[in-house]
Amino acid sequence: MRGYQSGIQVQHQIFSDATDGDFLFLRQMGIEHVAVMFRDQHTDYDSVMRFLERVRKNKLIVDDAGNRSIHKNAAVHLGLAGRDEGIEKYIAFGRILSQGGVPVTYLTWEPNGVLSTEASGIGQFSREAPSRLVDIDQLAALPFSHGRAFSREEVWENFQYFLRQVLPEFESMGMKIALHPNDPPVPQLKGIGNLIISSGDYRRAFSLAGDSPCLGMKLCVGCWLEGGPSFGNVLEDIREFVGKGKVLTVHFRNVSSPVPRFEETLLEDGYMDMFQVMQEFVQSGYTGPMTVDHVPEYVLSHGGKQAAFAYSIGYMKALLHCAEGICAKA
Ligand SMILES: [Mn+2]
Repeated sequence: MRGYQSGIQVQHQIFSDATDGDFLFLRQMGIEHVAVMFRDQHTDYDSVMRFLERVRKNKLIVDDAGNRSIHKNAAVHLGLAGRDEGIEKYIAFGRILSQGGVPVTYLTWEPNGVLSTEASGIGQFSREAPSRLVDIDQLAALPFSHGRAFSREEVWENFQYFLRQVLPEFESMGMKIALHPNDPPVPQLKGIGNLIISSGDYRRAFSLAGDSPCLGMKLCVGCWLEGGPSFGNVLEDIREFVGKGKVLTVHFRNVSSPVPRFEETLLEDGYMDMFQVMQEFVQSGYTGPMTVDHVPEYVLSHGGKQAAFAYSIGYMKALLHCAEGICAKA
């Protein structure tokens, strides 16, 4: 069996109600690393420890973990009533993960979640497989989600408030935050200013954090490509942020074009050459986890979403092996 000489870890996401069949499926694909999304009812100390033990018994390594309600909390992101309780919860959950030996947790400053025109629609570019479709003009017509407009500056102030409470705690426990961009990365949606819509926003966030090693990123290649030039040059940004030790995990995904309209596609079908992206990760010396975050969904009689993930993960693994072979010869 071949390992990965680059040190990049092929990872897949599981939920905290994963079955033995889910674990077996991962081992059969040759995956040894997992990202765990804890369900709301599984975020207490005992549930987390029980699940982590089960994962390890299944010979899998947990690189990072989170819980959607804790890392996407409107009260925290918008400075509403309940913000301090939300931040306390974030710190408490981070402490539990840290005690369980999980070194990284998530953050996306996205009180309305990932927005799509259709989360699972048939577009033009995904070979008849339902996939995520986004039309920014249509999203822009949606009403305010939280009663009024929240400017980007106001949202940045809330982020700064969060960092002030969380960073000292996380520094003392050696816990890290993988900050994901806003998806789709446009200035505002539903009246809410978006925090991270460019590589420049990441630089601003890291500087606000005083370059604390506790704040890093989930480098979502998909979001970079959705934003296109206004997000940044993905190849140059990989080199920069890997070089600075800021990339804690990677989402490997392609899209049909940059905003205002895009569809999620198979890795080989989008507008980016994903082999170039993979070579950049290998050449820049990235050694962390890498996962496929979303996929077009295959027909249910042939494995549905699981088959779609297996296909894309296999494709990503092949690109990694090829990139390692080429980089070793160079
Ligand atoms: Mn992503």
